[in-house]
Formats: sequence, structure tokens, C-alpha cells
Amino acid sequence: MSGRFVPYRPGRLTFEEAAREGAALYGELDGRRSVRHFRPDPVPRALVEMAIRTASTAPSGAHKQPWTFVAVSDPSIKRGIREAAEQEERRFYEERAPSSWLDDLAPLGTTWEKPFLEIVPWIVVVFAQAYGVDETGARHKHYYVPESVGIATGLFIASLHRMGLATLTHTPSPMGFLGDLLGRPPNERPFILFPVGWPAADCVVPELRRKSLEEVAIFLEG
Ligand code: IYR
Repeated sequence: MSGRFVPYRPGRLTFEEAAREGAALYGELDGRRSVRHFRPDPVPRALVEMAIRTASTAPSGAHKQPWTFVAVSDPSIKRGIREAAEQEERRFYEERAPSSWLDDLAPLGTTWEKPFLEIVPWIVVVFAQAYGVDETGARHKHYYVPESVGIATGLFIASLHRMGLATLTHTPSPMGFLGDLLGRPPNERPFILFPVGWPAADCVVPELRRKSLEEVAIFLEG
């Protein structure tokens, strides 16, 4: 064991306090929905910074923190992202997607058109670092990259929701154009794109049902 260790002493809650805190967070996150209708109103950069800081608290393989968040408010870059994303999406909806996939998407009402990519004040593109590069240009290994970046994006979404902001996990496919458009280095692969803004006053979301605890959990108790 060659690392240094520091004390970690989070306060111990009573069962009642723990149940109350857990239920409060559950209620808050259960109220979150993916949003495709946004207000054009500005979102202060400080709020986006806080969501990224929060995301970056995620655990990661060997604590390599293999993520880069690129936050874009520049209208011409947002337009470029929209144009490239719509080009890919159009091919997806009109040529590439099997009809079974389109059937699964029908309840969501999605199409190749992505006007929200220009309406939102921010687009945050998350890149996964397949490997690290140090100051000398030498490569070093990253571990469990999709797991690590996936956890970070979950915390990012939770932070935005806590601040009353809305987002959507958007993955135009293929997403290679994002690395070129945003000038990212070859070790970074686009992972997820998040439009970030305030939900529109007339925002609607598909009527969905979440699976129950019984449907998603199995307890093997001793
Ligand atoms: N990327 C497309 C299609 C799409 C795919 C899935 I899986 C979704 O949950 C939603 C949409 C689009 O963004 O429209």
C-alpha cells in the first residue's frame, strides 16, 4: 500500500433520518424527465460549471477521471452541431433504422429534426478519454471508461435537475463529427451530448411509466 490515506467520517444518520433523506432524493429524481422543448432564455455559466463540478465527483477506474465536458454557448457552433446532428439523424430515421427500432421510438414522438440544439443556451458535450496523455505526450492507461463516464453523466443530470434545469441525453449516431467540430484530441471520443436550458412554459413529455421496484430488483436475504 503506497498511497496516502486521510480520515473519512461522514455523519451517521438514524434509520428514520436516512429513510427521510433517501425518500426526498427519490421523489426529486422521480420528478425528472428528459425534455425536448426549451426556453431560449439564458442560463448563467456558473450553473453549468456547478453541474460539471458535480459530475466530476463521480468514482472512476483507478481515479483517472477520464472525462472532458465541453460547454458551448456560441451560436455558430451550436448551429454547426445542429446541422451535423440532423444530417446523421435524417439518415438514421430515413435509411438506417430498422422498423422495429422506429416502432420503439414512436411513443417518444422523435424525428430527425433537432431545433432544440439551437434554442438551448448551452450544449454540453461529454467526451470519454480512451487513454490519458501527460505533459510530455506519453500515453497512460484509463480503466472502465464507459462505466466511469456513465456515472459522471448521471450525476450531471441529477445536478441540473436539482437546479430546475432540463436536459436530454442525446446521442446522434455516429457522433464522430463532434470531435472535429469542437477540436478535441484523438484520445477523446464523444460520449453523450446534453442540450441544457430551462424547460419551455408549454413543455410536454411523453407519458411513460417507470418500472416498479419489483420489476428491477431482486433481494436474496439471509
Ligand atoms: N438518436 C435518435 C434516435 C433515438 C434513439 C433512441 I434509443 C432514443 O431513446 C431516442 C431517440 C434521436 O435522437 O432522435
